[in-house]
Amino acid sequence: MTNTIDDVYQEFLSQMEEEAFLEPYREACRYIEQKLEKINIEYSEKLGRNFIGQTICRIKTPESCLNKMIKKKYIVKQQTAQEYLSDISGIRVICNFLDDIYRLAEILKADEKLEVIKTKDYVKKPKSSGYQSLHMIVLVPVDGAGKKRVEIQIRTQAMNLWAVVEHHFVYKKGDYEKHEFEKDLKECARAIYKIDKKMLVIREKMEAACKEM
Ligand code: 0O2
Repeated sequence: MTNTIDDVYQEFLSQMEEEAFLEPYREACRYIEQKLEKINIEYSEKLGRNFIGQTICRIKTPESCLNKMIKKKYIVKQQTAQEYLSDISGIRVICNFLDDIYRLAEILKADEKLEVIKTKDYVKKPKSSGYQSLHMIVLVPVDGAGKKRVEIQIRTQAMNLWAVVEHHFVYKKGDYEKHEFEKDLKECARAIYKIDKKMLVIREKMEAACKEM
């Protein structure tokens, strides 16, 4: 008897839920989360202001892995997911200011325990949707499981608001080719970039004013 596509998908979904498969990815997330906590304490002290606003860790759901495998035309197998999906472990880092995105990226690059294997700068070059974020794929040592990849998405609060709304109403529905909100969302993304730049200039002026006092 041959397996139907549904059987293959079902088997994949249950494999992706296996504890032994998931635990190293959770461990890799915790590793980065703890590192970010330490970085935040150190740099908030150095900078005299809050460096990292929020971190959100997540393990990609089996359904989301399946959708991505289908979208990317990968063979739907746990082993292929392990090999090709870089974001089974993912952490989103929200900063207040544009320059903090790059400050954090440099700190992570300089960390001897981490290996940055890919960086995608959708802040300098936003996606055609308007999406802005700095993505880094890092290799994290996990006890007994070698190294695991973690995708770190770094963005400002304003970029995050845009991404969360667009993700819910457009991206997740796979409507990102052409849709009625495309123009408005792109305009908003451009406005957000201008506001982020303006907020940075205001912060720098306020810092300079504080030093003069
Ligand atoms: P989800 O549900 O958020 O996890 P690659 O393997 O590097 O070639 P990949 O992983 O598709 O390709 O990389 P890319 O394009 O950098 O996208 C990775 C993630 O960025 C996506 O994960 C989204 O989380 C986010 N993202 C990318 N483009 C957009 C966009 O236009 N809008 C929003 N809101 N988010 C975006 P997933 O797995 O696609 O989805």
